[in-house]
Amino acid sequence: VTAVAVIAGGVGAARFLAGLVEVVDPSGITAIVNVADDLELHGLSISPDLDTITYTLAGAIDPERGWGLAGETWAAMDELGSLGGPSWFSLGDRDLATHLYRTGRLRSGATLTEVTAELTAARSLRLTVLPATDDEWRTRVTVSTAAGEHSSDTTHQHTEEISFQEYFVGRRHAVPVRNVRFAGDPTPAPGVLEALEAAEVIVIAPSNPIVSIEPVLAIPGIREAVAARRDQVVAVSPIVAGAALKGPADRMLAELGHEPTVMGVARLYASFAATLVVDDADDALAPAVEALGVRCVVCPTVMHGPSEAATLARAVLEAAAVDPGRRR
Ligand code: FO1
Repeated sequence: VTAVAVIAGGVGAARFLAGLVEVVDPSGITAIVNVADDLELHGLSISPDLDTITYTLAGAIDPERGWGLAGETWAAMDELGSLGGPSWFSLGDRDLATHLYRTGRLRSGATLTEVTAELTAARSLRLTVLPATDDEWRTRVTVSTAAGEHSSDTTHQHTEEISFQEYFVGRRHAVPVRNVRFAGDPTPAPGVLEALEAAEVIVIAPSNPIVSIEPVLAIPGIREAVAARRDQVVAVSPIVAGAALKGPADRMLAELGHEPTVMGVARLYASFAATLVVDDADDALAPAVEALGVRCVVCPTVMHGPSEAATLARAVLEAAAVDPGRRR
C-alpha cells in the first residue's frame, strides 16, 4: 500500500482528499490537519478543519457551504438566539452532536487524537486523520479597525488582535490583516512525525498557506520533518490565476506582503517542497517558479467534484514519481 501524508486545512484539502482516496488505498493515507482554527464556544470544543475533512470524506458535508452537515436544521441555534445567546457561529443540530461527543470525551481525559479516531471510525473512514497537535494552539489575527469612534485622529490605523473565527466568521474576513501569529507551546500529535517519515510522498494540500498550512508547519518538529524530505514533497497551489478559489488566501497573502499568485506560494514553500502543482491558467508562470528552484507541474487543479480531485491526486502522485499501487 502506498503511504501518503497530506498536510491539510479545511475545504480545499477535504476536496483533494476525496479524490486521493479514489486513487490510493485509504489505509495508506494520513491527513495531518490544522487545529489552530479551533475554538471553545458554549463550553464546547469545536475543530472546524477536522470536521470539514471528516464530513467531506464521509459524503456528509453540506456541498454549498463546504462546512457543516448536509440537510442540517438549526433549531438549537434559533432557540439559543432567542435566549440572547451567541449565535454568530452557526452550529447545526446534527453538527452539535459532534461537538458534544468531542467535548465529553476530552473532558473525560481522551486526547484529540483519540477522539478524532473515534469520530472517523464512527463514519467508517479508513484513512488516518490526525490533528497536527493535541495541545492548545490558536491562530491570532491582528486586523485593522476603523479609528476609534471617539477619536478625531483619522490618520492612525487602529488594530486589534482577534481569534481566527472572529476574523473569518465574525468579521466575514472583510478586514485587512496586519499580522498572523500562533499562540501555544505545542508538540506534534502522536503519529505525525512517524507518518511524515514513512510517507512515499508528502502532499501540501491546496489550503490557505498562511492560516491552514503554516500553523501545521510552525509546530516545532514538523517543518523540519517535512523539509528533510523536500524531494518527496509536492505542494498544490491554492491560488489560481492570482485568486483563491474559496476564502481570503489571496487577500491575506497580499496584505502580509506576499505576491497573491503562484509565485508568492512558491516562495513560501520553496524551502520544504521540491515540486509545486499549478493550474493550467498559470502555465506562463511555470518558468519563473522553476527559477526559484521549485519544479513546476502544470495541470487542471480546480476540483468541482471527486473525479477532478482524483485526476489531480493522480497528477500529484505522478509528480512525486509514486505508483499509486493497486486500488483494492
Ligand atoms: N464558516 C462561516 O463562514 N460561518 C459560520 O457560521 C461557520 C460555522 C461553522 C461551524 C462548524 C464548522 O466546523 C465550521 C464552520 N464554519 C463557518 C467554517 C469555519 O469558519 C472554518 O474554519 C473555515 O471554513 C476555514 O477553515
